[in-house]
Amino acid sequence: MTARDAALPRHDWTLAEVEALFDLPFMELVFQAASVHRRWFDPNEVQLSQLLSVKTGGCAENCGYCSQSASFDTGLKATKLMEPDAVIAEAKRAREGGAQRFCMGAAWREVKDRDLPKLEAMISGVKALGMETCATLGMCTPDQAKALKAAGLDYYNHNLDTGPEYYAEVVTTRTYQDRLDTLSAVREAGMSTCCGGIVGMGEKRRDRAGLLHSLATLPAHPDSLPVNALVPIANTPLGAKAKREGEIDPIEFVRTVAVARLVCPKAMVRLSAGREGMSRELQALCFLAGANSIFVGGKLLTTPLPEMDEDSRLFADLGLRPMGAKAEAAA
Ligand code: SAM
Ligand code: DTB
Ligand code: SF4
Repeated sequence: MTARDAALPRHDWTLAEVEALFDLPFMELVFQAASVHRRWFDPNEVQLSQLLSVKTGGCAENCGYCSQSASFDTGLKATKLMEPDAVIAEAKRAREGGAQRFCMGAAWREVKDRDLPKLEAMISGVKALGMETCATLGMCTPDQAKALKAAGLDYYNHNLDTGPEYYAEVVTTRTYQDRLDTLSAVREAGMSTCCGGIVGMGEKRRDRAGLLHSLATLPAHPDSLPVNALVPIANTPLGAKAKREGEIDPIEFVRTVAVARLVCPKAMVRLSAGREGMSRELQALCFLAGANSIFVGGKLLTTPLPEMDEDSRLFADLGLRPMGAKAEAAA
């Protein structure tokens, strides 16, 4: 197969092929991923997104990693859905800080119709600022997805979280199929999908390959693919497991990013949760291996991120530009 062929998106990956990518010598894997990355993207550009928790805590799902599940006593204070004006004001600040995309997250099992008017108002307000809009609101129906799209929602984040075989160790209140159904509603409504998972939850390499295999064989590849490193939260089952068994090996994390780039070559691969604990060198390796999107602004939903000035220094030292910055400078 020529290098050119290897960069073309494919939907017929087998699990064995994805596992074989993980098994490549590290230098070979990162070289292949970096080469594919350059076919579709400027390797010196990284997209900046900012998150806001518009409704925090008290969630009915039992995702074993999450600070916001009502099933675990994590000490997080639950809040009601924010008012649209307050959300729009936060988005404006994020735009001033250089963020191109604004992502609104709610600790919900699913969207409720009664919340749609507020959601629509915040989405259309953020969109009117000229930002890309993204939301992560749990499960949604086809009609709800259409309403969110009509309000100006560009992306819907809904993660598969892990491979199908490890899934039951992570959450029991919703099924893999539930997640696939929401993704299908999102696609049918014409929104872009943001879908990825978490590594470092005690899963095996086979499960990481299973996650990426599931993503690469969806009817359409995710437009954004977040690779989260577990942020261990005290009093959650998977946080406790990670404390006992240790975090994911950083080299294995880079391998996961590289395989994500290879199997979904045109996706924005996002270095997501866990960046706070990563060295500058590890982040640089992830960018080399094809990550081209990060969350910025000091906070994810409930856990910390590097401060803006640390990220600006890293970008300056690596010669990276925030995506969209060139166009703005020229305007
Ligand atoms: N409630 C919605 C849902 O789960 O669909 C949206 C919010 S949820 C916090 C979004 C994603 O964040 C989860 O699917 C999970 O992949 C990721 N996430 C949550 N807590 C995390 C943690 N402690 N470490 C790493 N990733 C985490
Ligand atoms: C995703 O995959 N990662 C982001 C975004 N989607 C919403 C969220 C990570 C949350 C990390 C834990 C927290 O801050 O609560
Ligand atoms: Fe709820 Fe989302 Fe956390 Fe799961 S990940 S407990 S659905 S907020």
